[in-house]
Amino acid sequence: MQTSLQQLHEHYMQRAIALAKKGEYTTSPNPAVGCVLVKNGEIVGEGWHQKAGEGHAEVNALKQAGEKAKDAIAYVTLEPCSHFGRTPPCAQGLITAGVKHVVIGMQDPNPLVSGRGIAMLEEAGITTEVAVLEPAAKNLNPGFIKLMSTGRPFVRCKMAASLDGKTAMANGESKWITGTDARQDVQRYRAKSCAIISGADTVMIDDAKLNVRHSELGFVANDLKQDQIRQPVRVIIDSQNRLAPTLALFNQHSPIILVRTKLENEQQWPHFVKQIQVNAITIADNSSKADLNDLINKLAELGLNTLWVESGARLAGAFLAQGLVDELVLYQAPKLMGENTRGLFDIEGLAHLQDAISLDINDIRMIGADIKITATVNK
Ligand code: AOF
Ligand code: ZN
Repeated sequence: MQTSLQQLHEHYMQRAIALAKKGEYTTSPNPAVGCVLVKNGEIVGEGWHQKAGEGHAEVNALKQAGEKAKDAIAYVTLEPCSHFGRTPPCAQGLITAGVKHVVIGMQDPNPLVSGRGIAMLEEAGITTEVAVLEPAAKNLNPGFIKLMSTGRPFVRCKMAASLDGKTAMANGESKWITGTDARQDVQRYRAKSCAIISGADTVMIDDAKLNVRHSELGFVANDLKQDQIRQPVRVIIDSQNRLAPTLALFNQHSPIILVRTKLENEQQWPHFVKQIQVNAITIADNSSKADLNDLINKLAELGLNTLWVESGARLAGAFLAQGLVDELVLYQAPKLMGENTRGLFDIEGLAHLQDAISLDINDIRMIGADIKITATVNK
């Protein structure tokens, strides 16, 4: 059977996507991007974006190809950039190298680029085609795409429970419901995120560090050296100002944002701790809680595009109730914990079945002995 041109393009784009994935844990807040240069049916250069501020995928692939880039076809998962950012425009790099055709996974949603990179190539006489394996190209960077195109970050909410949906016994005992493999999966999600969001309760009860630990990354640790790990910003909602600097969270010297509804005379915090103030919402008993929508907007202003909510039932429920969750990641262990327990989501204001939050299950798989369900939240 003959291979069609379309199949060939998809084959090399698949390779470019695999290359992009190598940057998944290190490029944030920049997108993961891969590039392959092909000449006479042979790959002459490969590259991927490794870190914000360093060479883009095309630059790395062109470096490898050298002279061989002339008259090659370039496969890039994201439209080549047209702007002088931290690096010069990749579209110009491809033009200078004499590439003859560029196959693109998706247009860049960054308003500085969107369409201009393609226009630059076309004006220089280089033909282009866009949207080859576009769904897979888009899957690489949900946070980057969402923030660039809507001004809002992509929010994932994680929960772990027993098969009967319980997260703790009545006495609070909750360690460990799921197994090692699921916990490593959580570490990989943390590593991919710009920020981890949690609440004061979780931090105080579990003395959680909410960091990324190389030794717990599983298979990813083989390709990612200890010093390549970036620690996501830890965003802790502490509206009642209950946290103290003696908690384990503060032993790890990486950025922390404490979310306040009122700034008060504060404790002495380490230099890596900042505080932001968000609006307060008054609740039934006249106490107040942080306005999560306002928080999300403030995190967007900081350029944090991929958020990982890892908290207890109340905060997770509040994020869901306010329609702020894009994707739910639920791990369920093969255990039954009975009735004298705590549940998954404390969602206020649900009285009728028609008010229930509706999900689309995208994926379900075993992870070690546990089940992992990934679902989109319908809004
Ligand atoms: C590409 N190839 O590999 C990447 C692109 O701050 P800078 O200079 O690194 O620019 C970041 C922007 O460049 C980013 O927002 C996105 O629009 C584009 N990323 N473009 O041609 C790449 N990583
Ligand atoms: Zn570029």
